[in-house]
Amino acid sequence: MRVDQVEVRRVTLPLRFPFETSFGRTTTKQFLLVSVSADGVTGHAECVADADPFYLPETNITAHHVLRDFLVPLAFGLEIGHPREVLPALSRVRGHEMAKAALEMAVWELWARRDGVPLWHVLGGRGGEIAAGVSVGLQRDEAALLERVAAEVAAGYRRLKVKIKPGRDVALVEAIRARFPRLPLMVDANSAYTLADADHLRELDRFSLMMIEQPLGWDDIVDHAALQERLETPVCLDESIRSPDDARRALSLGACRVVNVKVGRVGGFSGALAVHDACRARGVPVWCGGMLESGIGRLANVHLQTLAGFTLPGDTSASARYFEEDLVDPPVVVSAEGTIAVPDGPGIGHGIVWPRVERATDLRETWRRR
Ligand code: OSB
Ligand code: MG
Repeated sequence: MRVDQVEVRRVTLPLRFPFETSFGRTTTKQFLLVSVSADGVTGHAECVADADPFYLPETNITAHHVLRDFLVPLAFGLEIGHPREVLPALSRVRGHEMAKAALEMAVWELWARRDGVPLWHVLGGRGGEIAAGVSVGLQRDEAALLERVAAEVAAGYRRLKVKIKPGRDVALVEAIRARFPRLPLMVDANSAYTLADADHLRELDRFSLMMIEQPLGWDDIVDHAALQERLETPVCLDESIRSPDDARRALSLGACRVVNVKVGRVGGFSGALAVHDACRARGVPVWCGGMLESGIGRLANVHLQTLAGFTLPGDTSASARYFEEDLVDPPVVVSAEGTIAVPDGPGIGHGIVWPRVERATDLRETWRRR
């Protein structure tokens, strides 16, 4: 298969509520939608870069630049026998995992559509349903956080993650635990601490948290290994894992006992599958992270989570938590039992509502193979 055309749109969607983490507050979701065409079929994928480089270094502008000037020209030169060949073929470009992932994921989606099968089928997953978890951002105060947590528990989510940062950690977790003693609960610090905070973070050990996600530097694994040695709570890495090799090194060093897999952070589905396989071979659980995706990226995450190593609920929650009107119809919904149905239609499996995409698009560029 040869790629004939690649189109990139920049899409902006208002968020229903601001989402706050230790690195900042997001009020709108802005992302690149990448569409790849070959053999008369088009596949779509959402890039997880943001407008700013506060989570990881890429931005929508760097992703656009690297796609246009490097990745798309490389893709036009490929004879693709299977989507798993795409990421290795882009390896001359160092880093830029989010830009690579968007292109690669669109090829997988196209592949599934071309065969008339759901994405999970080409990824090696299964149909049925997945367990849904939810990520709760930093709130105004303890009362607001407890209210939010109670609402998500009532909605049926199987696991809650709350964002923490220095000054807004131990007391908040203590308050949640007092009210929900047996709730499957974890925290995410998004790199807000240093190894000098180890004694402080040890105070979290008494709350039987499932894990603490990315407490230290975004590009660190060495300090995380030292921290894990001093904590009973399992460490989970997010930002630090940007390739299957990162995962292998982190596990060898003992830097974590759980891995958050975000397809867009590891260069695409082939990277995500390799991280999944490496963890599974060592008995390390993985779960699927989220990046406030629209339904297009959200559904890609649903399909990925049907692989056997995803033994923990992830951060894939209902579209309606973020968007008044999602770009897919039907939107992603969560049952009262905290599950999401895995689509069985071709590709991501729900229809993309193109008039909504058009309305939300403020920039668009198309490249054709010559
Ligand atoms: O660290 O997992 C994270 C959102 C944006 C950037 C980083 C993270 C998150 C989330 C939200 O936690 C997960 C979601 O609901 O999509
Ligand atoms: Mg995280």
